Amino acid sequence: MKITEVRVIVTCPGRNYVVVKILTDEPGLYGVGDATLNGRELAVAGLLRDHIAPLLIGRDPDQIEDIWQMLFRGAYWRSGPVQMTALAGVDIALWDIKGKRAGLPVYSLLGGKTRDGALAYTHAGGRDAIEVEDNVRKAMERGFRCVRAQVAVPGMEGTYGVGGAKEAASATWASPIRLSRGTVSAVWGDGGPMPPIERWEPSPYLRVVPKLFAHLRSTVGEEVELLHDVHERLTPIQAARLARELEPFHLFFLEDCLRPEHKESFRLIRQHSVTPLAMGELFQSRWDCLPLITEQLIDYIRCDLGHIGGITEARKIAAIAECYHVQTAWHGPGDIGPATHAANVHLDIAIPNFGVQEMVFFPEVVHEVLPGAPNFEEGYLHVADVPGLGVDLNEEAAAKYPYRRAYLPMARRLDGSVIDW
Ligand code: CS2
Ligand code: MG
Repeated sequence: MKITEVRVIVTCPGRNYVVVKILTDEPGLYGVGDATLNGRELAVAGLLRDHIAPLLIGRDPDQIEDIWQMLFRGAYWRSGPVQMTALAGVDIALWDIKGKRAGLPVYSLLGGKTRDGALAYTHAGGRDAIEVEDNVRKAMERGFRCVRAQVAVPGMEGTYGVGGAKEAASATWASPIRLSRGTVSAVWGDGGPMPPIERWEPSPYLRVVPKLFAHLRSTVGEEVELLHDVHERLTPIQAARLARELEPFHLFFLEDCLRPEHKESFRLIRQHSVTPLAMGELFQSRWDCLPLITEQLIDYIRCDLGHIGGITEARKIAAIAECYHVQTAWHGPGDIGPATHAANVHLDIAIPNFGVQEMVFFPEVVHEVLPGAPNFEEGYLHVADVPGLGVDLNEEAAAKYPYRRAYLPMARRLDGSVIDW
C-alpha cells in the first residue's frame, strides 16, 4: 500500500481548521487528520503542502513510527509548534488509515478499551460568582460531573478566563470576545487585521479566584469536580499562594499555572500546596513533559495531541506518566478540530492512566464539514465503533467556508507591558 496524495484543506466553519487528508492506492482508503494551530494556520498548511507532502508520496502509510521519526528528526530542524502540529496532522490521518484498513477502531489498535467512556469536563464562567454558579448548575444538569470554573475579574472585562462573557457562552460554543477596555481592533475569529489586546493584572485575579471557589463549594456542594485554568499567567510564588488558598475547596486540578518555560518552578508550588496540578497544553514533545512527570511535580499531563505530533507521541507520554502515577488530561478546546478530539478519546479509553478529558460541543456547521466528533452522554465521551477514528471530511462543505485571517488575543498589563495571554 502506498500514499498517493496528501490534501491540505484550510476551512473556516466558524473558526479556522487545517485538515490533512491522506489518500492511498487502495480505492476509497484514506485518512483524515487535524493540523490546526490557532492563529498560525497558514504556516502549518504551507509546511504540509510545500515540504511534507512530497516526502510522503509513495510511502507505506502502515509505517507510522518510521514516518514520524523521519518527519521529526529527518528535517534536522525539529520541534516547534508549527512542525509538531503538521506532524500531528499526518500522524492522526495515518492512524485513521491503519484502523480503516484493519477494520477496527483506533482504540482497539491501541490495546482495546480500559473503560466504557472518557470522563469529560466543560467550561462555566460568568460576570460574578452567582452567574458562574448558575452556569455550573446548567452544566451539571446537562450531565457533567466535572466543570472548569472561571470568573470575571474587575478591570479585566473581556479577558480570556477572567472576562465572564466568553466562559458563560463557551459551554455551547465560543462567542466572539468583544473588548470593553484596551485597543479594540478585532474580535476573535472575525478576520480582523490585528489581534485584540486584553488586560491582565495578578493582584485582583488572586483576590477573586479563591472567593469564587468558596462560593461554589458552599452553593453547589462537594460532589461536583471543579477545575480552574490559570492560563500560564502567574509567577511561581503567586501560583503557590493560589494553590494553597484553593486547598479547602478540593479542586480536581489547577491548570497551567506557569509559562511552559519554567518547569523547575513547579517544585516551589509543590512545596506549598497539595492542590492537584495539571500542565502541558503548550508543550511540544515528550521531552518537555519529562521533568514534571519524573519528579512528580504535577498530577495531570495535558498536552495537546494536535500540537505534539499526534497519537504516536501522546501514547508514549501516557506510558511514561503511568510509571509516575501521573494521569492524562489532554487539551480539548474548540480551536482544535474534531479529528484531534476523536484521537483524544480513542487514547483516553485505551490507556490505564486516563484522568479527564476537556471537550466542546461543536456547532452544526462543524459537524457538516467534519462529521464524527466524539459524542457526550451522561458525563462521558464516546467514539463510534467504526474502523479508524470515525471523523470524515466533507470537501464540498469545507470549500463553502474559506479561511479568514484571525489571531488569538494578546494581553498587556495596566502599565502597557506584555503579559502571557
Ligand atoms: C484553554 C484553551 O482549553 C483550554 O484549556 O487554555 O482554550 C486555549 O486558550 C486555546 O486553545 C488557545 O488556542
Ligand atoms: Mg488551558
